Parts: sequence; structure tokens; C-alpha cells
Amino acid sequence: MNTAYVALGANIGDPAATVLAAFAALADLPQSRVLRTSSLYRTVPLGLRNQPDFINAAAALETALGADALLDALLAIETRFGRHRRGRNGPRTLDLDLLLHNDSQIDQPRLTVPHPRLHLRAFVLCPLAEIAPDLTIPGRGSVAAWLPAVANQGVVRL
Ligand code: A4P
Ligand code: MG
Repeated sequence: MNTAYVALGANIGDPAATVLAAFAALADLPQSRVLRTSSLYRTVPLGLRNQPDFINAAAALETALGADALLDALLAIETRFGRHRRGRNGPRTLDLDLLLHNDSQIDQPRLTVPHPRLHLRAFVLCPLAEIAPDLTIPGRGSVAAWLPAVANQGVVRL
């Protein structure tokens, strides 16, 4: 079995309801079990500013799926939720990112693990630290060590 961490984000429609429904979709993944889910966080958009606040969260999974199969499953859930792709960093119905898969370091065109920007973003680090306070990001160091640097990013735990 593998341990994987997934980031959830939404800022169109009813983003809180979307993220809760996405937790349920993760629980339905084949050969997988949700170990922990974080609180929901209201977060100021990073990147393109002129868009609604996001709801972000994180989940820990135990899964028999390898990283590639898990990414496929996450993209399929995004599609089911009617994800509108409006360009990079733009508004989205549901964004699911694979943050970590065991201690794998993967650098392929379609999949980079650990997620390359995870350690720079309060909207990822805060929910991740809530569900896995002692976690280490392969190649980057501990989640806890990166938190102070993002303390000013405008993240509110709901
Ligand atoms: N891909 C590669 N690695 C991964 C991975 N570890 N997990 C590829 C998921 N996907 C990965 O993704 C494009 C492609 O990335 C996928 O098809 C997959 O093959 P996408 O979700 O369409 O692109 P994106 O998410 O719009 O772009 P990008 O660069 O991933 O954006 P980010 O970095 O995810 O940022 N502000 C707040 N407050 N909250 C947010 O959630 N999100 C973003 C998006 C910007 N600002 C935000 C938030
Ligand atoms: Mg994404």
C-alpha cells in the first residue's frame, strides 16, 4: 500500500460544497481509503488576483494505485465535477493536485511529484500540516519548516 496526499481547490459555484463532495469522491476511489481530511480553508487567490477566493483542503489516502494511476483517477474526478479549464492559475470548479506519493520523486511531462510549488503555498501547506504535522517533503525538508515563510498569504481555517 502507498500513502498519498492530495490537494483540493475550488473557487466557482459553491466551492465548499464542491470540496466536501470531492472528499466523498476520493473515498470512492478503487483500492483506496481516505485516512484523513483537513478542515476547509478560505484562501486569497495566488497568481491571478481578480477572481473569487478559493476553498482549499487536503486529504491523506492509503492506496494501491501507483502515482500515474492515481493522477488519472484525480483528473477523472475533476472532469466529473465539470472542471472548466480557463487557463493556468484561473478560476476552477475543482482542482485536484497530487502532492506526494510515498517518498517518490517523479519528474515527467505529465506528472511532477512532489508537486513543484507545494512548499511555497500556504493554501497547500496549512491543510497539509493539519493532517500530517510531521510530514517531510522529499527533497525539500519538513512541512513545518516551510510554514513561517507563507504566514502572510491570507489563509483562514473555517
Ligand atoms: N501535473 C503535473 N504534476 C501534477 C501533480 N503533481 N498533480 C499535470 C496534478 N497534476 C499534475 O494541471 C495541468 C496538468 O498538470 C495536468 O494535466 C497534469 O498532467 P491543471 O490542474 O490543469 O493546471 P493548473 O492547476 O491550472 O495549473 P498549475 O500550474 O498546476 O496551477 P497550480 O500551481 O495548481 O495553481 N490560489 C489559491 N488561493 N488556491 C488555489 O487552489 N490554485 C492555483 C493553481 C493558483 N492559485 C490558487 C490556487
Ligand atoms: Mg491542478
